[in-house]
Amino acid sequence: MSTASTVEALAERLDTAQTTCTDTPSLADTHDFDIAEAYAVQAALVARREARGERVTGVKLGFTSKAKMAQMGVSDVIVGRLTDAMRVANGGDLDLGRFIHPKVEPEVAYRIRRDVDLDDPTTDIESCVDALAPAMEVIDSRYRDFRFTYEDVVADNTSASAYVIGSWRPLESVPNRAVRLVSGGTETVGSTAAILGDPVRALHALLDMCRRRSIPLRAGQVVLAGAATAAVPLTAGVTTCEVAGLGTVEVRVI
Ligand code: OOG
Repeated sequence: MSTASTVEALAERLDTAQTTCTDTPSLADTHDFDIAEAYAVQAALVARREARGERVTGVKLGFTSKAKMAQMGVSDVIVGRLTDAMRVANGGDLDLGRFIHPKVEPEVAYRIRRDVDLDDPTTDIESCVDALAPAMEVIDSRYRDFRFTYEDVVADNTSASAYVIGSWRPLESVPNRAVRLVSGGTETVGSTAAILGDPVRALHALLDMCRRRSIPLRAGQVVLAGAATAAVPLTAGVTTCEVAGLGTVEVRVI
């Protein structure tokens, strides 16, 4: 790369893949780009959504599980942006037709209560959140067969495509809570400990990454802390996720 027009062209390619539900080959097959450029493509992609009237509602972390980091050969988490068009009401319907090859992950969500000052080195990220909830994230890579490099997936807004949040609860420590997700006939079980050893560490990793990539964190936004198990295919029927002590979140996939 890396001209502004290349960034825009790559963002357009990923945006078109999403809006037309058509997969696209890895950008890295034909473009040599680094992680800073990948975040620039992501920013351009989100700007396209905002230009269509979508509003950023939060951020999500990816690669917070050791297994996923090892699989990708990286040691850094990735951050993507959530928008209101991705939000599904707890108990609501989710149309499979809007995705290419969706998978679902059990998650824990945090709510940001005040704007986070990224420039202040003393910022205490834990004091910037006031609630947590069980959650699910639908990931739908725009890349063919979910085949991508680390830079590719960052450019593709970390496969973010839909999310659902359960009832907010006062903040508490959840280092090792049982997690159970059922989608169609598939059940997956795990623990919140899979999220960097304790989901609260995801907040610290988020602050670090948002500082490096100038991604704002605002009051009222949600943070998806990362998957507690491997993702499973999203299939028609009721999909539920239970996090012990936090409750259940559910969507009807149609
Ligand atoms: C990238 C997104 C992964 C997570 O929690 O690790 C992710 C992907 O695998 O498509 O959201």
